[in-house]
Amino acid sequence: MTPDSSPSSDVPDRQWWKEAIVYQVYPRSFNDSDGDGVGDIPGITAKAEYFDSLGVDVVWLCPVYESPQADNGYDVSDYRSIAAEFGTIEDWEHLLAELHDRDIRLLMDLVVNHTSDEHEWFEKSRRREAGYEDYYYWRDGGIGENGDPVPPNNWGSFMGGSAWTYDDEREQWYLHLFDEKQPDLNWRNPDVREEVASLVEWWLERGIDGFRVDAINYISKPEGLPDGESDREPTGIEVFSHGPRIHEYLRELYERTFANYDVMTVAEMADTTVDRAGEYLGEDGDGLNMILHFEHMDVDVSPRGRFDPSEWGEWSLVEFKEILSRWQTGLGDDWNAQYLGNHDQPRIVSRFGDDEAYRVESAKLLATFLLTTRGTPFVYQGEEIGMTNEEFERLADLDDPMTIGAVEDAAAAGRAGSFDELREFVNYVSRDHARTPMQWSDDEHAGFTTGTPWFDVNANYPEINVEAARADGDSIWHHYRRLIDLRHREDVLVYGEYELLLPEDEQLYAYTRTLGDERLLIVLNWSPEPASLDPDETDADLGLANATTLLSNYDPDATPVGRAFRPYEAVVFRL
Ligand code: TEU
Repeated sequence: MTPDSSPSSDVPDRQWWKEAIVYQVYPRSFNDSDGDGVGDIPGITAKAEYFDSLGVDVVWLCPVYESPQADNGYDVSDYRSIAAEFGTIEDWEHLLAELHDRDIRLLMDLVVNHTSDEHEWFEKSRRREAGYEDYYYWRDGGIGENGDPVPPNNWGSFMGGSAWTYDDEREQWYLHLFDEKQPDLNWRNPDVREEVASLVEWWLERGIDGFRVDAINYISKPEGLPDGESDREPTGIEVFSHGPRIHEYLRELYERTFANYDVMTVAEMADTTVDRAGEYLGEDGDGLNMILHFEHMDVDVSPRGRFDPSEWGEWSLVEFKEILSRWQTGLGDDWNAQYLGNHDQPRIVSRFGDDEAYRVESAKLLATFLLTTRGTPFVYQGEEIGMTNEEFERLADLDDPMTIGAVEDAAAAGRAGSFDELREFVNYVSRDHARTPMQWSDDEHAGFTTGTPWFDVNANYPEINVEAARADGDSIWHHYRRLIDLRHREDVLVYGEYELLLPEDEQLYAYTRTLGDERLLIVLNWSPEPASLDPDETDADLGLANATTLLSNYDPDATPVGRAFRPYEAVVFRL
C-alpha cells in the first residue's frame, strides 16, 4: 500500500485472492522444452521468471492430468497423475516449488462434470463391475418410427450431435454433455461424490492454492432426465444446467475440502445470471469465491447459443457496458472474476478491439478495462502481447472438437453444404484462435518449440512476440506490467466501488472507482473515432480539471482534459 492509498480499515474482508492477478496457461500451447512440438510442464517452469517479471500473483494451469486428449486434457483418465507428454509428477512438484519461491500461487483445473471414457471408473462401469454400475448416466433407449434405436432423450451435446452414445459392451446408452469421450459422472451416487472429494483433497494436500472448477453448473441432472423444450442450443440446456441438487453437491464438497484450506475457488459457469450467482458465492452460498460467467461472452453471438451460425458478429458497447456493470454492482458482498478471453474464446484484440490499425492501442485499452474494474482479473496467455486470431482456411486446419461439431451439425441440419459457407462464422467463433502456440520470439516456430508444433503458429509471430514486446518500453506487454503494478499499489482498484457514467454513450466506456476519499476515473474510448467526454453530461461532479493522469495508453503527459479522446485512448485519472 502506498502512503496516499486508503487505510486498510476502509477495506472490508481483505483477501489475497481478491488482490491477485491470475495468468492462465494452456499447457499444450505455452512452451515446449523437449522438442516434441507439444508444450509441457518443464517448459512452463522455465518461464517462472516471465510470470514474475509481468507481476502476476497466480498461475492457473489448464488440465495436465493423464488423458487421451480428446478435448486437450478436459477428458481426464487419471486425476492423480500427469500426462506423459506434459511431464511427470516430479516435474509438477518442481513447477510448484519454483512458483512458490517467487510468491506466485498455483491454481489447478478441476474437471469433474465428466471423466474420459478411458478412466478406469468408466471401464468398470461399462462392464457393470460391482460398485461402479451407477458411476455414470446409463439408460436404455427406445425404438424410433423406422425401427432404429433412439437415445433416451433429446439432449444435444456441446460438441454437436446427441448427448448420448450407445455402448456395445454394456448395451445401454451413456450421457455425455460434451464429447463422446467425456461421459458425465453421476453425482447422484454418493460414491462418486466421495471420489471427487478425495481427489480434491489429494491435490490440496500437495500444496496447491486452489481450483478453477470446470463446467460445474451441469453436475446435477433432474429426475427422469426430461426432454428439452426450448430452442436454445444444445437442446436440453435449460433442463440440465443448474439442476435441482447442485447446491447440495457443491456445499458438501466445500465443507469436506475447500473450507479447510486457504485456497481460492473459481467456478466456470456458462448460462448464469447475477441473481443466480449469489446462491453459489460466499459463505451464505456454496462457499465458492468467484464465478467465470458468460454473459459478456454471449454479447456478439446468437441468443440460442454461441455455435448457432444463423446470427453472430454484431455487438454494441452500450449493451456490453450494461451487462458488465450489472455484474460489477449486483453482487453485494460477494466477489467475482473478471475476464475477456480464455482458451475457449477468440483472441480479445480481434474480437473486442481492432487487430489491424489500432492493435496496440486497443489491446492496451482492453488491458486497462480488465485491470481497473472490480473482480479478480484473469489474463490469458498471449493477451499481454496482443496476440490475434488466426485465419482458418479449411476444416482440416481446425483442432477443436466443439468447433468441428458445430460445423458437422450445421451440415446435418442442411444449413451449410460446405465448409466455405461457414468459414467466416468459424473464423469468428472458433476456440482454436486461443490455442495457437505462444509467440516468444522471432525464431522459427516463434521460439515455442524446436520441433514441429502440434498446431500452427500464427504467421504474425516475427512482429508479435514476447522478446520484441519486452524490448519496447511502449509495448502492450509493458502496459500490462504497469497496470498490474498500479493495481497492486491502489486498494481502490481492488476494493473500490464501481459506478458507470454515460451508459448510453456509444463510444466511451467511463466509470469511477471509489474507496473512502480515494476516487479514480477511468475513461476508455472504445472506438476508432475521436470522442469527447463532457463532464456536464455525467451525473457525478467529477472535478476533471484538477485530475491527474495515473496511466494512459497514449502520451501520458498530454492529459485529455478539454479535448477529444483519441481512437482507443484509455486513461486512468485520479480525481
Ligand atoms: O468449458 C465449458 C463449456 O464449454 C460450456 O460450459 C459452455 O457452455 C460452452 O462453451 C458454451 O459456449 C469447459 C472448458 O473450459 C472447455 O475447454 C472444455 O471443452 C469443456 O469445459 C469440457 O470440459
